[in-house]
Amino acid sequence: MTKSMRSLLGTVAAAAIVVTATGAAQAETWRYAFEEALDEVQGIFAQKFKEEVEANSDHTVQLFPFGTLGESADIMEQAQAGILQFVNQSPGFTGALIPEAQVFFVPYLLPQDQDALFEFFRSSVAINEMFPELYAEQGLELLTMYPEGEVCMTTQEPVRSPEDLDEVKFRVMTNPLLVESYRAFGATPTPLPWGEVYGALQTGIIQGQENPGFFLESTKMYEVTDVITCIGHNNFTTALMANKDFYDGLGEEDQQVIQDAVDVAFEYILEYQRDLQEESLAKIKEAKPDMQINILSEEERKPFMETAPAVEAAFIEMTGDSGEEILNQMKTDLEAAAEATGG
Ligand code: 6CS
Repeated sequence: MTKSMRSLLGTVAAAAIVVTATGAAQAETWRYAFEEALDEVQGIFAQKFKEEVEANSDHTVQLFPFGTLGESADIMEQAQAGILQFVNQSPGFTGALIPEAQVFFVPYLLPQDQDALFEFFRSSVAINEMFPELYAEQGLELLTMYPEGEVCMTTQEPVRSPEDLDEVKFRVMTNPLLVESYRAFGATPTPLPWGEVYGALQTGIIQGQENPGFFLESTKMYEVTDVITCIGHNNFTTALMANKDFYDGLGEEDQQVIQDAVDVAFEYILEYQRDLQEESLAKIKEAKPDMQINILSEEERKPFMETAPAVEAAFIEMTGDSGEEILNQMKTDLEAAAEATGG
């Protein structure tokens, strides 16, 4: 057990005594951890959720941004143990726990068109009906999944084709399918938790990594890499969960407060990121004018796109029938979303 987990356990024990002594209907403090800073996408979502819960109930939401309770794997452990009531974790890290969640790393599966993408997250049967069952098996109530923005690579040298990634040690989240994907892109994938990435780039242990534009800007990736390359291969997906025992133990009224707060925060965060990618890339250019930002052409993207079937096959091999069912449902959902938005 980590030190942060022990001290949090002490706080929880003290809170439990108060609840027992005063009755369970008391206003409670709900602890909510996420993988980013307060002014990054997950933090903006969390703040909106907190605002809604506190406006519509007597409960308080205590927010724990990245770094306050450890890495992503630590906050998931704490949420499963019931020390945290809520955790926001990206499938990039949930893949070890729920292999099917790796589906978000099949390249070129999600559309680049924002309307189609947002509609997919709103209406997807895979996300809203199938994934909750898989998360429940891990003691988690999946409340929502939402996108955070188009993922681009940052490297030391320009990347125009998979050959340019040869010999490049490329950091990926700790997710076997993401490893497969970057191997197929020609790189040497190196899984690392987020806290180690800046230092590893600075010391040359790795030479590249990928993340959405806002994160490249806010975490100053441009200080330790020289080139941004966007190939349209993915949009960063994340998920908000509650500890399932906690959630199931709530009254209907409190569950409704949570669902309503999630709905408001979900729509808010989609609107928030409408122009975020372009604005973030512009800010990077302003902070470091000689940063190269290359948006690859359709022609240049082709060899990257051609890797998709092999990565899909690797996903099915890792996850069997259950993964294949989710992948097929996602494809159906994506078609429906494209149709509904005129794509
Ligand atoms: O690359 C990562 O590990 C991190 N990227 C984002 C956009 N959010 C949190 C995650 O830890």
